[in-house]
Order: sequence, then C-alpha cells, then structure tokens
Amino acid sequence: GLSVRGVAEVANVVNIKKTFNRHLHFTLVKDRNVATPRDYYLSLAHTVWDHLCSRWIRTHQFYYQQDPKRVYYLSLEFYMGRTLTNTMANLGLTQAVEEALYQLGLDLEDIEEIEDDAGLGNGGLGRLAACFLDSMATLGLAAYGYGIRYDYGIFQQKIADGWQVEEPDDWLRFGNPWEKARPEYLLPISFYGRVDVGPDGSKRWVDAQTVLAMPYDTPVPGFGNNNCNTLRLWTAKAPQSFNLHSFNSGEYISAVCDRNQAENISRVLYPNDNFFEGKELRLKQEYFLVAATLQDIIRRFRNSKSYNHCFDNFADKVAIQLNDTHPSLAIPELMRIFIDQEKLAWDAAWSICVATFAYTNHTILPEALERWPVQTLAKCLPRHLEIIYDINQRFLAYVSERYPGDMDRIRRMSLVEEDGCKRINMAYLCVVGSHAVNGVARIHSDLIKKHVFKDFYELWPERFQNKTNGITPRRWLLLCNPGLSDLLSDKIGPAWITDLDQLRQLTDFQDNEHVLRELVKVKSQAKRKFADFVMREFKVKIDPSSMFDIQVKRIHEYKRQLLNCLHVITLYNRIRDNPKCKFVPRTVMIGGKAAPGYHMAKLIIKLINSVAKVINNDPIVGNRLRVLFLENYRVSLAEKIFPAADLSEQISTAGTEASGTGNMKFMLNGALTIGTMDGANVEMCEEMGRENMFVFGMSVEEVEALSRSGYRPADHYASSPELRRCLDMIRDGVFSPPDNAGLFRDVFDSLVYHDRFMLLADYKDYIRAQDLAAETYLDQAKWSRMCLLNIAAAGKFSSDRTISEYAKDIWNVDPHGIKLPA
Ligand code: DL6
Repeated sequence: GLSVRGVAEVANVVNIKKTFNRHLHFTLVKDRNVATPRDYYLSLAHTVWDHLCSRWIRTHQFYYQQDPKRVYYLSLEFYMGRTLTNTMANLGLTQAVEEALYQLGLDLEDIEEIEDDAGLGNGGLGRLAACFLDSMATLGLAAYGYGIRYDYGIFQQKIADGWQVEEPDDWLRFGNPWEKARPEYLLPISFYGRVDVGPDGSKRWVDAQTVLAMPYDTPVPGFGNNNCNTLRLWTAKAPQSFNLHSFNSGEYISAVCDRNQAENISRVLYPNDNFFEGKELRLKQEYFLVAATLQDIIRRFRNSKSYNHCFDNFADKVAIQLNDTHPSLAIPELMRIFIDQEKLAWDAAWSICVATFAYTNHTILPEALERWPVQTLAKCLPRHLEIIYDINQRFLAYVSERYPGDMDRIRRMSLVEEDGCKRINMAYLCVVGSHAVNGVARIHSDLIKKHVFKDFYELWPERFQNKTNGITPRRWLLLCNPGLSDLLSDKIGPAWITDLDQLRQLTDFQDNEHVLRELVKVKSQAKRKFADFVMREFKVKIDPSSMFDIQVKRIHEYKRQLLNCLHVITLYNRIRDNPKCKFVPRTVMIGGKAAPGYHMAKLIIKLINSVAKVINNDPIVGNRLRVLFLENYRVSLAEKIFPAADLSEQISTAGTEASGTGNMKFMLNGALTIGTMDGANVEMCEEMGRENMFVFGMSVEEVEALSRSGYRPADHYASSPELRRCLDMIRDGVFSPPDNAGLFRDVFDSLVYHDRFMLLADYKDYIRAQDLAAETYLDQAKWSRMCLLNIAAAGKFSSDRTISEYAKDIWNVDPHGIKLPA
C-alpha cells in the first residue's frame, strides 16, 4: 500500500472499528442483524466526520489568529458529487478504513456506492467551483464557498422509450451526514417593498417582506495538510412573523401553509446550462445568496482583528469572486449597505467595491447572458435598481469624458438596454464593478476582449485577464483511478498529487515498452470494470476490447452531439456497404442531461437512442459497432467513465466552448482527444504537441470568416454524398418509430437549412480525424505512447495551478502553505 492512501496502522484500524460500531449503535440505533447498507454508509460517514471536526475548528482558530485576507467564492452552483471517498483520501484514512471494514466483513466500494451525489450544479461551471474549493483548501487559502442549499439538485435523468424523463433529485431524503446546520446564525433577507426618501435626501428600502437565511456548513478538507475550509450553503426559512396579518384574521391554517412560499426560494436548482431564463424565483435565489453572504462577510470583517471601525481596509481583507454574473447583485447590494446603512460617500463606497469584486465570465453564447428586465428588478429589488441606475449614470459620464461626442459608444456601453423590453446587462455591471475580469481559457479570454466586452477592453485593458480552468487531481485521478495512480506513483513518486507538473517526468518512459504495456494493462482493467458496471446497471453488454469512444457533457447544440451521431451513422453505412471489410470495433457512448425546456436537446437524446437501437439490432454490424446512451450522467458516473475511456470527444464549434473541463479529465486519465481548436483544447494541444491529438475542423478565424461570407449548409449537403446519405436517413425515418416517420424532420431541417453551429462544414474533416484515430488505435504501441504523452502533458490543467494564479493576479493573497497539526 502506498502511504498516499494513509497507513493502516493497527491502532488506527482498531480505533476506526470502535468508532464505526459506536455510531451504528448510538447514532443509527441498529445492530448488525438489522443494519442496512445505508446504515453502514452512515456509520462510516459519521466515523470519518469525527476525524474532520478538530481540523475544522483549528483551521478557523488559525484564521482568526493570523487574520489573513479572506477569499469568498460566490456561486449559484457547487457540483460536489460524493464526499466520503474524497474526505478519506484527503485525510489519509483510506487504507485504515479499508482494513477496518474488511475486518468487519464489509466492502468499502459497496458502501461508497450508497452515497447520493450532491448535485447542486448543472455542469462545468458548478463542478469548477467544487474543484476550486478542493484546491483552495489544499493550497491553504483562507477561502469560503458560498452558495444555496437546494432541497432538490439537478434532476435525475431516466430514459423511457428513448426519451429523457426528469425525476426530482430528493438528495436529502436520508439526511446529509456532511453538513452542520447553524440555526443560531439566521439572517434576514428583504424582498419587494419600496424606496423611502428621507428629508436629507438619503434613501431607505422600506415595507419589504422578510425571509430568513439559515446557514448549513460543509467541511472542505485540503489534501494531506490538516486544513479544513468551509462551504456555507443557505436555506430559506419563513420568519415567525410571516403572513402575520392572516394569522390575526383567523386564517391560521392557510397562513402556516403559506410559509412554504418563502421557503420555496431554496427549493430547487434551475436546470439550465448555458441558458438564461428570466424567472422571478431565480432572481430571488440570486439575491438571497448575495444578501445573506454579504451580511456574513461584513460580520466576520467586523469581528476580525484588523477592523478599525471603518471600511477603509475592507478590500485589503476581503476578495469576492463572482462565478459568472449569477451573484452579480452583490455589487449593488454592497453599495446599498455602504451608502444607505453605513453612510459612506458614493465615491469611497464605489472604490472599495471595485477593489473587492472580481468577475469570471464562462460563456459568450448570447442566450446564456443574464439580462434582467427592469420591471422584475423594480418589483423585487427596487432600491437595487436605483443603485444600478446611479452606477450607470456615473459610468456613462466617465465614458463620455473619455470619448467626447461618441454617442454610439455610450449607447453600446450602457448597462441599461433600451431596445424592446428594458433590461439590465448583468455582465456589463460586473465589468464596471470589478477590478478584474477573466475568461476561463486563453482563446475564450481573447474572444471576450474582441467581442462581448470590446468597448470595455478598450476603456480598461488592465482589467482583463485569463485564468485557464483546471481540475483537481485528487478526485479526477487519485480517487477515481487507483490503478493509474499507483502506476504513476510507482514510476515518478507521489508528488504529482499536489504538484501535477511532476507528470512531465513520464516523458522519460515514452519509449519504455514495459511501462507502456503496464499503462495498457491499467486501461484494459478499467475498461473491463466499466463494462461490468454497464452490464449490472444498464443490462447492456459491451466489448472491453473495442475502442471506448465517449462524449459526456450536457446536451447542447453547440457541443455538437449531432456531429458525433453523423459519424456513427457514417460508420454504420460503411459496415453495411462492405460487411466483409475489417473495422476497428468501437463502442460509442454518449451521455448528458438536456435542460427540461430545451426541445432540440431532448430530440437529440431520442435520436441517439433511436440510432443505437437500429445499429445494435442489426446482425450485419455484429460487435463492430455498438452505440450506448449513458443514462443520468453526473459526477459519480463521470468518475467511472474517465478511467475507462480511449477516445474523448471534444467537438464544439470553434469559439463556442469557453473552456471545457471534461476534456482535461479524459486527458489526465490517458484517453486521446478528438477535438476542435476550441476552449482549453487549444492549450491541451499545445502542452502535448499536435501529433498527440486528433485535431480537426475550422479555427475561430475560419468560423468567423465563413459567417461573414454567408454560410450555406445546403451546399455541403449537396456536395458530399456520404453526408447527404446520413442526413437523408434521419429525414426519411430510418431511425424513427414506425408510427412517427417524420419524428426527426426538425433535426434534418435545422442542420440543412440553418446549422447555426456549422456541423456540416466540419463533417468531412471530422470523419478524416475519426479514421485516423481508428488507424492509430490498431497500432497499440503508438496509441499507448500517445496516452503516456497525454498524461505527461496534463500538469497545467490542475486546478491548483489555476487557483495559484487567481491568488496572485486577482486576489492578492499568499497561500499560507503550512501544514496544521493533525
Ligand atoms: O468554466 C467552466 C465551464 C466551462 O468549462 C464551459 O466551457 C462553459 O460552457 C461553462 N459555462 C457555463 C455558463 N453558464 N452560464 N451562465 O456554464 O463553464
């Protein structure tokens, strides 16, 4: 056993067994005769929790003593997944727990499977926040995550007759052993009401309704440093006084029932990825998070040693990172507190705000950008709307000073959009109210300077930065892929766990046949294990010796799952045309959730399942091609998929995927990428060398040029017989149910007559790259060497690197970097 999993010392094992049995008895109140697998999971969770408590308390004592600058990561999403395995790994308890359970006749892996994912996120943006928490704790930053404790996380996806069906994610049904409620720290949050003007002209928000915010704390342990930070999630509670008038007018029962209304604020995560839906409840969620968090931040600042009865040094002690525009109301809210409550002058308050806030942009898709109707803001947050108008007025005055007479520029840069329904552009508000704005991969950061924020970049070039995304090597290698972890530690030592650049040492083994064979063996084992899982879970047999070709991510037109489909149909046609021909056997797996209101995305899922049905049941195909839709893709399923992947599909239209982070997880686990020059693929390619990636498709420049010159997808349809045949099959009902031949007509029309994401333009080069991938796969020596060089080049994509850059370039904090006592 490697010491990175902790050492199973006899005393530790004895102690763990004792604590486990004590929790089974006193906490779960069960004996071994009646205990269920969930009782064992909960007993173990409580046992591991006991090891966290002192570290957690001591970390916060240490922060109070040292009083470092605090970093606050505000996000509407934290896609945490499971906690048990991660906590054991970061605390170095894994070996001891495994041994203790073995002695008790229990299997750790079975127990781990009981835990429900904490699915408080949609996709990349939420998972990034979770990886960042792990890195901030591991680097020793005094950092806090702040979010909402949704009763219902991202829905559970079921597939019925090939269609997506959503089920509520009741993740708290059996209780959550990883949180501590703090009902003693309730905070009041206001909504609605009106603005009252005092005799001196001062403004006050009055007649508002109150909802209470109750914090739940989750520990965030660092890896091997005895640090333990906090993720604080808020839940909505109705105050005792809620609907008091109805109580008094004798409507007792309905008044109690109405309390639900207030508590609905934290009921459910909005299931949109990269899409803005301007619902009032969502606005209330965003303000609820922001208002509760700022009260908490200010309370902690006031209680800290460096507080000297004013806010002059606030920004030296507090950094607030806005994860996209979702928490952007923090800017007018902090201004409201400073001006209306603390009586600061506007200019003083504004400089503190700008020095405090930083904003990360995660997308340039126009349909994802938050533009709240002024009416909605006026109703829910009347004082904030006024403050936004004031911010805008001063900002535009500054712009016209800098560009006298340039009325068009002033109109373009206004935070208030006047065409049609009046709206506030929240991204612009963030740029104006922050000292730093960053994109999430180099190409994306360049694009926001060129397009979305062009005028703002001209005005304030020094505000714009890049922070290429990363992933935590703990969850995405150490814990999800023990086989590969052990191989790596065996060859280069275990330092890669907290210093991923160490993986470069692997290049020394690129021509070492023995090491390459070991790598192949690790991959084969992971593939067999995944095939067994697929058999158990989905009752589908897949061939572990076939190439595992995988695309897992949210279903979205810009991510081009349909392009993958067109390749699958192309392969199918080639097999049918040439049944005797040799083919590289492939298992194409596609997984991901569609937003429940996104019709085309749901139709794409139905198409994938329909294509799978035809291909998998065609005897001519045999085992040369299998297609499988992976139901309910989520963090815990991802952990099983990446270690088993051969080919990673990263095929978005150049310029549309801000970064991608799944791409990095595949790379780190030794899968090869077929991808466009988009998002972080560009930097992955740079790190590994173009010869180690299957790059295809138009560049951003080519996409832009084609748009300008007028893209005509029908030309590609007309000129490529292989492509036309696939599209015609989709149109003509080859994959449709017998009673609905025209089901996929909209897919055909969308591609041939619109094709917003230019699939048809990239089709030919995609097929070429796929053919090259197949040919390369036949040469196992070459393929495995490429895998090794992919892993060796993955160091840059550690979220430890990303967070170090935020710390230095945006937050101006030094990681304390010391190991606390256990
Ligand atoms: O930065 C994390 C993640 C990127 O890796 C993805 O490329 C990007 O699509 C995603 N963006 C969003 C935007 N959501 N909103 N609004 O989820 O962020």
